[in-house]
Amino acid sequence: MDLVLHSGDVFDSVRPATHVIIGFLKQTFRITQRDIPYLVAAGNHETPRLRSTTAALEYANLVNAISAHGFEIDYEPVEVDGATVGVTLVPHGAVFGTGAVTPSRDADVNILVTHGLVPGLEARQHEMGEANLQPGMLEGGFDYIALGHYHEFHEHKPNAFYAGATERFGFGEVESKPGFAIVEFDSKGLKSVEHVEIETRPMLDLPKISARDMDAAELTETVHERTSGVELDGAIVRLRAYDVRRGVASGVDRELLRDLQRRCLNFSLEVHAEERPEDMERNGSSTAVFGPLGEEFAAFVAERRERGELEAKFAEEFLEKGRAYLVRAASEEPESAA
Ligand SMILES: [Mn+2]
Repeated sequence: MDLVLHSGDVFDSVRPATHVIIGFLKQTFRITQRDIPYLVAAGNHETPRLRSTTAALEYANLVNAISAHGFEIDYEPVEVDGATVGVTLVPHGAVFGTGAVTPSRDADVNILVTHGLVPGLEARQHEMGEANLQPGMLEGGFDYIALGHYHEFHEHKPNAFYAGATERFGFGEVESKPGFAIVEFDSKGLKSVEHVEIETRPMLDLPKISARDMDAAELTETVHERTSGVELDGAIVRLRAYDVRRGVASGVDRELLRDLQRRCLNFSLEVHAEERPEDMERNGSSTAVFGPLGEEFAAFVAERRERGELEAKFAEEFLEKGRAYLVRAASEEPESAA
């Protein structure tokens, strides 16, 4: 028999859309109705800032899943094949100020489930950021530590792994292999950890276009070339053009772009006036935020308005609405990395 663990960020928000909650309940019930225990520790995205706010993850209880989504550590002993599996859940809200966590003496197998960055985590030569999971918490002699937050399958220690995400969340993850981990135990403890890849929506980052000296017709022709003979149907596709002169982007053939948008789940032609792609790639994404978000957004709108991609009146409304959303989001969401 099995047991399912989710190490967090089931949802990307404290208040996800209704269809998202229903999707979660349906899929979770497929597991729990077979009497397979399902336990989840909340991540940063779904943890309310205020202790008085209810998290959507509480719905998990309706389908008999066990969820820790508040500010306390939860310990749940679960019977699996005559063995007692002691699951210690440390949700995001309980990570801060949590020192050492110790396994239970009464359990046959002890598992810690938590969400955050381990010390020294590097991804593609980039330091991921400051660790919030303290060494004391990760050295407690558990048979296994199920980590969440980082989207790649990753071995932190022989007994501590990030299972990785089940879907890609941005072009910074175009090389990722989404999936989950199967962890097996025997009478001696941890036996094996295996990453199982799953099929997801294809994501394609097409070869960049260097558009120096191109006019609109030439850029159109190059977009056509780059997208010909590629399996685009249902894919998430990005095509970046650099060194694009003013006024050129607005002259790219609309019919071609509409056709690409119809075929792809999402097609984005990113137009950059700059000529050096590496400036834009510090985080593997051109949407990396370098300044405070409000200023960054205002600059984004101004730039596109100047380039003629946005009409003046629309740009103004867009800016105003966007700013309001940013203020609202900032008051609702905890700070987050992933
Ligand atoms: Mn997270």
